[in-house]
Amino acid sequence: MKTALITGISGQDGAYLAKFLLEKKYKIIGLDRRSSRNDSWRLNYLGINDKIIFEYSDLTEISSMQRIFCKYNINEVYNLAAQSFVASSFNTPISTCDVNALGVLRILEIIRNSKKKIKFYQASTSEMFGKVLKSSQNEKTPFNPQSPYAISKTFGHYITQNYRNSYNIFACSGILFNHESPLRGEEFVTRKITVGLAKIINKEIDCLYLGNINSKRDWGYAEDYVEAMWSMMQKKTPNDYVIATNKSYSVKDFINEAVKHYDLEIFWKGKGAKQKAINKKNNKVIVRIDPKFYRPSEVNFLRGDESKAKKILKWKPKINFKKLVEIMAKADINRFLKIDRN
Ligand code: NAP
Ligand code: G4F
Repeated sequence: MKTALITGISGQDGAYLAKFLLEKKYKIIGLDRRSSRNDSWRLNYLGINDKIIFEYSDLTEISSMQRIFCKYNINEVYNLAAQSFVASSFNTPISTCDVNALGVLRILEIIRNSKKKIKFYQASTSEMFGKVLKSSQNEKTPFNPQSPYAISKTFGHYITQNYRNSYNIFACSGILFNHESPLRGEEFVTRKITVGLAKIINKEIDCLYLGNINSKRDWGYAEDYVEAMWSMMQKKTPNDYVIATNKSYSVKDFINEAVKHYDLEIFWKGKGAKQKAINKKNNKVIVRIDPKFYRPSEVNFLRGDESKAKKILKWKPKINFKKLVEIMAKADINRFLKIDRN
């Protein structure tokens, strides 16, 4: 039986990865930073909370992490913990870098000093490409990060490569493009939309306020993506891989696709910050722009070229954009409206 340590176990990817590895009969140690929380809604949603061995630590706290590495014979580490919300990183740049950049280095130092054969996976991100220098981004595309989050992740990416090259550690990075699911945090735009529309139908709110709806992302499904993480760790030699769908849609496209599942018909009026979506049935405005959601520096477009992962990992995304929106909308309709609309 292999033992995997997952940092960020309470997050979207941590929960799906734990489920995936449990099905592969792994023993799962979940690093959780909140000892006061005795369960997580995501792990409960997947029905696996009682199958995880929780250990309490923080990526900013090396000594407690060291104790976990001494206590267990860990074969694979999946470092998913992060301050992962780009918008917040502009307000808390120092703590973001402490967790997302130095946190990676702390784990790599523990592995290096342990002299054990421990494999390491780093959760890198398409945000590193930032203001993109190519229309479709692959492992060779130069980085041009635009936020403290993206810059901290770029450090994590490079230090992972450096420890692989310098100390012969099996260390790899998945450069994952945006991936979503019913377990996505509500601060991220996709879940904000699927929850917001459910609340509008439920008459809890009148209108959803968003930022830059012209921004485009390559959106995949989180369960597909955790499989790619595991595949990278099973290869003979460590390497870095872009994981993406190679299709890009705007936030506005996401809204247009989502409304169909809520029996809403909308039309758009205005331009820029004056854009609004109007409900055809009653002429009420249900989406407006609030510039407070604009970022000091924006990434307008991302689209990943996952051909290396396709070739070497034999990985490809199973869920397309349309299906992803459907899965998320239906999950929130069931959560918020308690109606099964199929
Ligand atoms: P998420 O839902 O925000 O989960 C982040 C996890 O990190 C949570 O479990 C959180 O714990 C934990 N965490 C935060 N600060 C910590 C600290 N100081 N010490 C220990 N744990 C800490 O993120 P996700 O969407 O699952 O993403 C997983 C990883 O992939 C992240 O590193 C993210 O940056 C990266 N990534 C995500 C995407 C995407 O589209 N989802 C794409 C590329 C890369 P709490 O529950 O206590 O807050
Ligand atoms: O959903 P978002 O907040 O995700 P973002 O910034 O792309 O970051 C996510 O994906 C990254 C991978 O590329 C991960 F590394 C990162 O951890 C995270 O998971 O925003 C998506 C787009 C942005 O352009 C944003 O400006 O949607 C735009 N947007 C427009 N209105 C909004 C809003 N984003 C949010 N969160 N809230 C809005 O109201």
